[in-house]
Amino acid sequence: MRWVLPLGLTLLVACGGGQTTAADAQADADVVATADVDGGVETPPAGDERFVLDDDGAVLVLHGINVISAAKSDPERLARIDASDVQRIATRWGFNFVRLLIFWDALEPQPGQLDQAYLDAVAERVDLLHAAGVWVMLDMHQDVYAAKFCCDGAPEWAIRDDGEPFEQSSQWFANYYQPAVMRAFDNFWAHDGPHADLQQHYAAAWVAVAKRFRDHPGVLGYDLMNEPFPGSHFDVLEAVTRQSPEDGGPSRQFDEELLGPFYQRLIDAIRAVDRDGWLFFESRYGAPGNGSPSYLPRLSDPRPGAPRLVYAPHLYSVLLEAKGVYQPSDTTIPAWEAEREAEAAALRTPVVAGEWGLAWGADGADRFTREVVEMADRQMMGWAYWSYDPSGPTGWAPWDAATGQDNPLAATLVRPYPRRVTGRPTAFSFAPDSRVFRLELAPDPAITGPTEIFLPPAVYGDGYVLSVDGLAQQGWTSAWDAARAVLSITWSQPAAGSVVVTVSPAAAATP
Ligand code: IDC
Repeated sequence: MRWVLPLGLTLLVACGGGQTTAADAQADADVVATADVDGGVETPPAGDERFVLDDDGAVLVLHGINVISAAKSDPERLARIDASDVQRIATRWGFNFVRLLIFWDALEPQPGQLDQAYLDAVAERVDLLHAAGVWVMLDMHQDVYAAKFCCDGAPEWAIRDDGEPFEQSSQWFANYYQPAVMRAFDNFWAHDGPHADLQQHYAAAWVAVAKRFRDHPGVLGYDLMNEPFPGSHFDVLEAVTRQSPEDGGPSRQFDEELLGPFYQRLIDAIRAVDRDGWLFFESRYGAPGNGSPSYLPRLSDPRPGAPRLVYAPHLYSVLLEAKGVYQPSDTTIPAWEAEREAEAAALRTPVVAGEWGLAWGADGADRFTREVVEMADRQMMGWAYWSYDPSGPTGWAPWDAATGQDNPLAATLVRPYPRRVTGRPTAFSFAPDSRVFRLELAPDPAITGPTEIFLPPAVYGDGYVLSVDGLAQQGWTSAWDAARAVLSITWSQPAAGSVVVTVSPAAAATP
């Protein structure tokens, strides 16, 4: 097949040592362009579109956490994590996924100067997590455009607010509606206007990240932009009434005309240097969780082989946050599930909830948490909880800063799940009352390595009983890794129909 290079990409020329230049990027693009790619562009089997796969073709079910909000205000924009944090995340909680925050202002402090030392420091974190078996997704985070306005994101030189007024609000997200912030976003989105350089810089920054991490075995992929805010396309009426206009209004216009094409240009730019990383894209700020649909058009992935794009919207209950109570009438979760399912089918991508979370002390927090993780299992969908930042009694993290101990949230978040499936899962679930975990799959013995199921010690402390139905005993073998609390099953024969793996607590086996 012929590898088609993305068109219309302007890469910026940077000067000086240690920086990415247009020539470098072109050289990389050439390498990709001339690589011997076997086979044609495959249309993946329908079922595969809903899964993130590793390079062996195994399905990855991602359970994880965002690391960390505190990096936003760290002078070097780094997550200050060490071996004990990684131990907590990877071993105690059995997570196989971290959404690691990175920031454009640290990456490109001056126009065209891409700070390789920053990427080296990010790489140290990635190394730590990878050594513990955790996949990392790098998230180019922003909240309210830039640090100058309140929070984090763009470098100062990329703030083009045309002198519009700004008055700081105590609620971080309320700052989005300030004229200066609106204008900064409008100028960013106007990719072919006088501020066209902004998106070109942003793309070049991503190209530098992709070049640095494309060969890192622990980096699963990249989250192109955290919660893209529509600027003056933000539909205030939709946000307030939680009703979307029939024609989609300004939200549809933003998604179709600005956000979708922006993502497509970024995807094309990154693919010129990295054809394997999974590219995660989010819905616009204010969409999911607020009862509004996303109108993103289907994006295309110019890589050879099956697409590696992931729809990564966030899930928060605005009501719960406003009232501090998860009311029985709150329909956030079922509405989110139905809308994301429909959108993912149209986008033809897997879904990973890149952020979801709540203050664990909120009334009904446990029920909300349980409903989200059960919905995710039902959808065979991955997630990253917001966030790891240690917290006190009113915080969001599943552990306590003062004691270092887990809080009640952890008991719900840390649950049995199939970390890796060598074959195609058709359903999995965990019932907390009976403590029975069930995985239904079509095993594929051709995929290297085992199916891995995390079995938390808190759930199966007395041991477990494994049963495999639908395949003769000589068709599989199992092994238990106590240090990782991981049950591995290796398939040596295909099954005629589906296979059901059931794990029950050992106590249940004794009459
Ligand atoms: C929040 C942090 C908070 C911080 C704020 C602004 O929890 O301490 O002051 O960001 O930087 C998001 C954002 C995510 C938010 C999170 C919780 O992506 O950055 O973190 N949230 O409010 N969208 C919806 C919720």
